Amino acid sequence: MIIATAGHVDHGKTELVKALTGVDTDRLPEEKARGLSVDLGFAYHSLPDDDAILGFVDVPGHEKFIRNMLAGVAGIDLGLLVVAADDGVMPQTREHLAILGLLGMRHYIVALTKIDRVSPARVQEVTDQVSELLGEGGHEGTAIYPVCALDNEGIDALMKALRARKKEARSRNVNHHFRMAIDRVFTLKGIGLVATGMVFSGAIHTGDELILSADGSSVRVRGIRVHNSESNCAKAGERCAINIAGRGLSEHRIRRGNWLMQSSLYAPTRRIDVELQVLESEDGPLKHWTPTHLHIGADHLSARVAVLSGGAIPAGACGLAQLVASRDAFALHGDHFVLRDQSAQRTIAGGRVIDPFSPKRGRARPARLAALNALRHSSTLAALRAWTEVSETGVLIAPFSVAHNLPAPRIDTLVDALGLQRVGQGPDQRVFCETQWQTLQAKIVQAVETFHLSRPTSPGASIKDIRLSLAPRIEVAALEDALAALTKDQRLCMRGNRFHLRSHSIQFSKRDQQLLARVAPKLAPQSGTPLSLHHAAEDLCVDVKTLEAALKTACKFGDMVLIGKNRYVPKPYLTKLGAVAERLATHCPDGYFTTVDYRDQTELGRNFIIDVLEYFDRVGFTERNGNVRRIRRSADDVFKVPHDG
Ligand SMILES: Nc1nc2c(ncn2[C@@H]2O[C@H](COP(=O)(O)OP(=O)(O)O)[C@@H](O)[C@H]2O)c(=O)[nH]1
Ligand SMILES: [Mg+2]
Repeated sequence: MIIATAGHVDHGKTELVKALTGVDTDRLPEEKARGLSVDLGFAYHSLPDDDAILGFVDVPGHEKFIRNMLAGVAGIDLGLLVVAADDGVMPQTREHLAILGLLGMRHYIVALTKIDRVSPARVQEVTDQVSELLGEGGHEGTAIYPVCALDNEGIDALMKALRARKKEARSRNVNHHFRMAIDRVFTLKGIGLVATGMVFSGAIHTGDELILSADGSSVRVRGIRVHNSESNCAKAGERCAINIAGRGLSEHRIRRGNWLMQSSLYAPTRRIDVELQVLESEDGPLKHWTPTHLHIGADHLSARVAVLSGGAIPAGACGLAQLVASRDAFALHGDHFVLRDQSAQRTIAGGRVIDPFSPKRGRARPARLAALNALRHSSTLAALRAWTEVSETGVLIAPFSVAHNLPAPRIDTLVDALGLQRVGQGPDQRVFCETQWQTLQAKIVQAVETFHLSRPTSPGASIKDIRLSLAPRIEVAALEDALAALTKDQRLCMRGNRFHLRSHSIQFSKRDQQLLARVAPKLAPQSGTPLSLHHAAEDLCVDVKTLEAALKTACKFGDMVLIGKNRYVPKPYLTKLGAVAERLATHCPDGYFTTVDYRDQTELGRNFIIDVLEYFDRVGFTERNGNVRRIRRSADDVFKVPHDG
């Protein structure tokens, strides 16, 4: 269990940690000279009865060093609030307590120090003052232990209380991907570079590869110390020191605030959607686009606050906001953070990350706000269920998995448990809940119906027509899957590559029908080369435009394909030509054949053959390499769905 001190400067935090652990955490020469903690100090105490360890993070109390304090308290289990009996509650007593509250701290223990300097009446007075302060934050009833660190008075009782609380350590899942917030970096002679910090999630072993967030470079874990002793593994909830090695890695490429993480978590972001709590102590509301100082993990950077509804969040209130960071940051769902004012003088707000990967546009649109409200659920299952229920466009699985730190098998279990519909592949895969999936299909049918009404002579709507008429816009992969389901259920049918209602029938005009019947033998002769549009028109003594219009309609139906300029080929004839090419390739060395080979095989005119082969290249059936071609995809595959050329 990791415990952090909190409290005003000079109230005896460092002295108390020393009394509890025997370790003087003021290690810097400056700290020794000034008798003042400047940076974080660390001390560990092994409990005799079991192998548990109490880890202490001793923080500086001076207001000038709050930044350092903040780097040390993210992810800790218990706050040890230190108040000197002589001074009583002071500004940083309040500020530290507020910071821990914003960071989600639920458990405190209070040490009332320097009781040797005051009367019993004063001890009581300050006890009441501290109780009242804790009560304001909903922590009434928190135990307060009077101590004098100099002569060890009350230290045993306090230690006993701390031990008893070790059961309250935050429960952490070691099955998540590993990440650690780096708070110190140094080089040890004979060992190399060491980074220390709090392990937020997962576990690592010596020999593992990790990513350094500073530049995305890969590093290898050469050695691990957990709570100050050698180990071959470190896991969530522990403080550890990792000896890392990597190409070109040096102390100046890595700093406090960076993360060490498994590669699947490496996802820099600059737009983080959060639930924001403004401190009651603020004079006015937090306005839209306020410049602030964001503290997250052990990192700090400047960020603007975009208020997502209402234009401002009043003091003491909570609201949805987007943090727009000045540089890349790393955050996951549920991470806590603190905002200080731009000049880093005071703490103004803080909260919890809802979605670390906000879309580029439309951050305050109603649909996005509905998604954010759905994601407020703290359980991953409930969040995914709620989000898919409100999302008309489906939920992208990859960023959701990263945001919730879910290894692949775990996300699969969730998707199955919720009975979600998967569409698309790889990083573009989305999931829909059954209701939204059905709604989408109904909207598509509606769109096709509307299309028929507005274009009665068209054989049906193309995917593009359907996509353009749907709002919100649906990804093509999702649309294709929905259309496949609709055609399978025969709620929609296909003519060529167009979709129509089952009830919808259009026919060629009598004249077109006759024309097409007459032109068919010219375009697909038993022997000899098919004619071009103009020659066919001439041959039949019909107007080119009239013939072209009839052929175009046939193309829409998928009966005819325009393969090159003025070159219409009936679909079955084209399929036959494809089969010839496929057969030819199997008899050629390495499957490569020339234009002449193909011409000899088909005994058709040169110009026609060139048009055909170029069409084959375009639709991905063949692949040209100088003078030769080979088959890229099987004819079955390519000619099943007609192409417009
Ligand atoms: N008399 C007395 N002095 C104390 C006690 N605890 C700390 N001090 C002294 O108060 C000063 C500040 O203590 P320190 O631990 O550095 O305070 P911090 O700034 O909160 O870490 C030091 O001179 C300590 O020796 C105590 O219980 N009694
Ligand atoms: Mg100190």
